[in-house]
Amino acid sequence: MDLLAAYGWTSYCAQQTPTQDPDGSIPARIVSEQRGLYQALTAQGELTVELSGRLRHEALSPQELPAVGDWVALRLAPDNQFGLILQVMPRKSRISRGAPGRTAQEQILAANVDTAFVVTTADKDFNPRRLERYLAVIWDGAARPVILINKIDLCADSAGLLAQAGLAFPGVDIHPISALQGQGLGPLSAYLKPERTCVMLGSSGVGKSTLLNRIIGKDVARLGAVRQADQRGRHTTTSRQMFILPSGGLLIDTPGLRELRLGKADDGLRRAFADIGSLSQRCRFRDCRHIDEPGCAVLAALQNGTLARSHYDNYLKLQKEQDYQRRREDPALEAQNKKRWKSIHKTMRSFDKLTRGEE
Ligand SMILES: Nc1nc2c(ncn2[C@@H]2O[C@H](COP(=O)(O)OP(=O)(O)OP(=O)(O)O)[C@@H](O)[C@H]2O)c(=O)[nH]1
Ligand SMILES: [Mg+2]
Ligand SMILES: [Zn+2]
Repeated sequence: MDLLAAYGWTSYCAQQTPTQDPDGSIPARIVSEQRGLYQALTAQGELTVELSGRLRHEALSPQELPAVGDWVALRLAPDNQFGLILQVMPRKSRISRGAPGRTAQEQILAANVDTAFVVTTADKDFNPRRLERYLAVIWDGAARPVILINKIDLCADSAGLLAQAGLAFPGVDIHPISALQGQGLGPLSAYLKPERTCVMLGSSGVGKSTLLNRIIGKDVARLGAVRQADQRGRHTTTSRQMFILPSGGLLIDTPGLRELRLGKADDGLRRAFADIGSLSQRCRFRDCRHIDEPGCAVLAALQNGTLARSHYDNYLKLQKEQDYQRRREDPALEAQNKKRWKSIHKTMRSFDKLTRGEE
């Protein structure tokens, strides 16, 4: 029981821990996935589990399959050494990206996270436009973004970068750190609290695994050697994995992302470009696209220099990407999706009843 709480069950449910539901399934949290085999944490400990045939066949898109951080309903084999995932429980938050290919599918990188660390470095990787993309995705998934500027030991002017980031992202926590030398890590304990789940996202070689090792205090993750040519690692981390920290918090390490393709990130985009949103209220036309319309307040701000050109360009680019994603949506898929969630909520209620019955 206590073990489940340590994995964040209480903060996920804001309820007491259930034991078994009427069908004999138990709650478990996914810590990693590799080639169709999952590691799951249960009240009894960690074990290897697999998708039930039904879940595998009925999943309409990758986002319906378990992701690291997901809570699932598990049926244990009689010897308790193996389990089948029957259902994925509703996600409190998620980090999802548009999946490659022609469909409107999204891929879940991590589920039920409180904080998403966007790790970048105080060198070439630092790019406000890329950060905007990350923030949009994180906000859209209902998690809280925090920017970590790593490798400040390599940078002469980290204060300058920090000021630049602070201006570009008002209201977002930004911390300059050196994972290698252990500098600036103190403030991170505010996020890495018991039962809280954090995930690290960012390009390959920015030092995510180094940070994980530093926080845990031993080498749990393998690191990439820095290539001399471009100071980047070589995708050392190959799968997403959740770790329990000495503080009691949970931290998910992920492989470096080449590009973070947007899904249907409406809310996230609105938030990442809130300045353009508020300008647009003064556009003459309500459906102004801010491209060539007369009386456009956004274009006016561009002209008088109060709106940065690169920020605006990125807005148009991400908007376009999102429109594309939206056009690929499939109404039939959506209807089937709704049906699926009905049955999932039923299982949740049975967990619920049990909890109350226990009191
Ligand atoms: N100078 C310096 N080097 C660092 C720092 N943090 C990490 N590195 C180095 O950067 C290289 C890549 O670090 P990793 O931790 O493997 O990077 P990663 O983000 O996990 O990369 P992927 O797993 O490929 O996504 C390693 O050689 C680290 O020693 C830092 O704060 N300062
Ligand atoms: Mg790594
Ligand atoms: Zn306009």
